[in-house]
Order: sequence, then C-alpha cells, then structure tokens
Amino acid sequence: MPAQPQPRRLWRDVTLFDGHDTLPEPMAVVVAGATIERVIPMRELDRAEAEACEALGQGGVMTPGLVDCHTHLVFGGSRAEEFEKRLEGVSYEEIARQGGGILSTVRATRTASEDDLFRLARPRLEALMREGVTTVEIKSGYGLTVADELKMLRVARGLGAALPVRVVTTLLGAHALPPEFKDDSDAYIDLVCREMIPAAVEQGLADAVDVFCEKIAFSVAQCERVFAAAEAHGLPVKAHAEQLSNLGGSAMAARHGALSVDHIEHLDEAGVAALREAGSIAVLLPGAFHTLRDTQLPPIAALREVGVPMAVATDANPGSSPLFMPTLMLNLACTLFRLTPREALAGMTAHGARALGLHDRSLGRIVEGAPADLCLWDVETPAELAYAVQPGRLRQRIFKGELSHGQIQH
Ligand code: DI6
Ligand code: FE
Repeated sequence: MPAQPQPRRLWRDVTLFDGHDTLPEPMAVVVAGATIERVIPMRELDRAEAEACEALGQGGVMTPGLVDCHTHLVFGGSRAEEFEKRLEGVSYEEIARQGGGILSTVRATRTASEDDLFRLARPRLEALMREGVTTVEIKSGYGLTVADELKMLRVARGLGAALPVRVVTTLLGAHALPPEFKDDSDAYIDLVCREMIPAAVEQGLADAVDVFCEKIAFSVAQCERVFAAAEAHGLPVKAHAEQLSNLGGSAMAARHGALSVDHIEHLDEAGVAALREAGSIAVLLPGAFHTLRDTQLPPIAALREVGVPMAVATDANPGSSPLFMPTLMLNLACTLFRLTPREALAGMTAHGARALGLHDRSLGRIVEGAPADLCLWDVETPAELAYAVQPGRLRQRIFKGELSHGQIQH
C-alpha cells in the first residue's frame, strides 16, 4: 500500500525562539507529520507553498515545546505540615533526620496503589502541559523497595502512554535510606545495584539512573557503585549533587560521563571544570532554592564563562519544590539566579533536551528535521515568558505535529 501523504501544516508570521536564540525577523514554520520540515523567513514563503499547507496559526511567539528535565511528580501524600515546620525554623535536613521529609513521602507512596499514584500524578502533569511542557522526565525514588520503585516507574510510563507528552523515566533508587536499612546503607546500595537496576532494565522501565549524593543521603563512593551498576546495564547516569554541601559528587558524576548534574548550589571551581570536560549539563532548580529559602547561589558566572550548558527544570516534588509551573521557573531562574530570559528559555528547551540525552534529533529546537513539539504563546517577545508570571498565555501546544491544546486559527 502506498504511504499516506503526511499532512503539511503552516504557522506564519511568528516571532521564533529556536531553542538558543530569537530570530531577527518574522518566520514561517512548516510541519510535515511529526517533524519540522521548513523554518524560513516570511519573505521567502511563496504563495504556492503556503497554499499547499493547512494554515494552523499566525502571529505570536513560537518556542520549542518546553522540556522539564527533572521532576519527581509521582508520589503519595502531602508535606504541607513540614512546610509549616520549616516556616517555624526547622531545617530541611533536620526534618529528614527526624524521619520526615523524603521518608514521609516514601510511607505514603508505598501504601498507595498504582491507580492511586496515577490519579494523583495526572493533574500535576496536566498542569505542566497546560504551561507548555511537551517532554518531561519523571523519577522514582519514593518507593525504595524493588516493587515500589518499579510501581512508580510503571505509573510514569503509564502517564506517557495516556497523555500527549513525552515521558522519560529515571530510576532514583538511591534517593534516601529506607528505615529497614537503618545503619546499613551499603546493604541498601547492594539492593539498588544487584536487584533494582537489573529489574528496571529487564522490564524496560528506566531510561536513566539518578542518585542523591549528600550527607543526608549517599556518599560519593556509594553513588559511584550505583553508577557502575547502571553502566553495566547500559543506562546513562545523572546525579543530585552539591545541593546542601560540597561532597564532590559532581566531579565523580562527570567522570562517569553523567548526562547532567542537578542542583549544584555548592559546586566549586574544580566541579565546574569537571562538568565542562565531561560535557555534562548543569541543571538549575530554582524552585528548590526558592522553597528552601536557600542563600548559596549556584556558580552561574563560572558555568557561563566556561560554557557549561545550563538547563532549568521544576524539580516538581512534594518537599523541596511543590511548584508545578514551568513558566514560573523561567522567572525564578532570572530573578534568583540572574540568568537572562534567553538563557532561561534555552534551559527549558534545547539544554533541557540535552540533559535527557535527547538532543540527537534536535529535540528542544525549532530547526528542520526536529520533532514537531511546539508552543505558540500570546506574548510579544520571548522574554515576556520569563518576565511576567501569568499562566494561560499558551495559545497552542503542538505535540508530535498534532494540536493538543488550543484552536486552529485561519
Ligand atoms: N533533592 C530534591 O530536590 C528532591 N530530592 C532530592 O534529592 C526533593 C525530594 C523531597 O524533598 O521529597
Ligand atoms: Fe530533585
């Protein structure tokens, strides 16, 4: 049977942010099927070509679909009480030491069924999608048994199957020490390496492996063992590192060719150099910085100076970043970390995709041959997306070439 001709769709007169920069003149974008076919200045669009396409929209600002490369949005329970405790002056680390924090979410996640978790996570993901997310990474890490970690990953995969969004899953078994392993963290790391990673790989549930390298979590040596197991199973690695203190986890992760190192408030010069050498992405999480009322800024100027690409993500989670709004992160990345709006937007598009290892087909960019994941916004300039915190400006969301939010405009 001859292949069906692919529908060709046209957006005209858009101000285009291509994932790195805003182009200097009004542009036309043609999408064929699920792929961006042409990106040309309006003045080069001839009438015959325009008439051969279905007109989908015109005007506005077009960006790549947003990439949220770091979330923990599958979880049970709430941490509102802990939020109040922190306001009274109890620290995040202290709450963790008292068995609250991540472990309180672990208790609620273990008792939740797969259906419960799906039902709870879906509106969180839909909130991200309504503000432009077309690719999202979702971590496990609140199960901390083989069965419960796999349960979380199945929910993440299920969300990707049910909704028009690209879901990338990450096994974060080494997130916190579960109470059953109190005083024997090495035995828990054995479980992660010998059982969790192999089971997740066998069932095709994990696209990458993450660790929390921190005094309240796991040592550099323990995280390195997890990375070795991931590598033996062919999975890429990444790390939560240098969030609360400087243990050197980032440099170790970089030595293992980590896709990204995330948080990095306490990253030092040697760590910056290690990221640059390895080509790892620095993932900035201004939501956690804001929520924890952190004061230690990540070394933005040093990262910028040596050219380490900076991604920006929500870190959406019940404890340190209960913020399910990607456009707020653009704003916080600028106000708190002094990124430029252009850097913040690149951080949630092109560089977010690189942090997930998805840049080979130019995901997160608007260039010919890239996947047609696009957002059309009701703003005058891309900078306005970072400048004003104003939900509801997404006019159209296009996922794999199909309109998944908004109306066709002729
Ligand atoms: N760092 C984070 O920001 C999340 N995990 C981590 O290692 C927060 C997890 C939580 O507080 O529930
Ligand atoms: Fe996180």
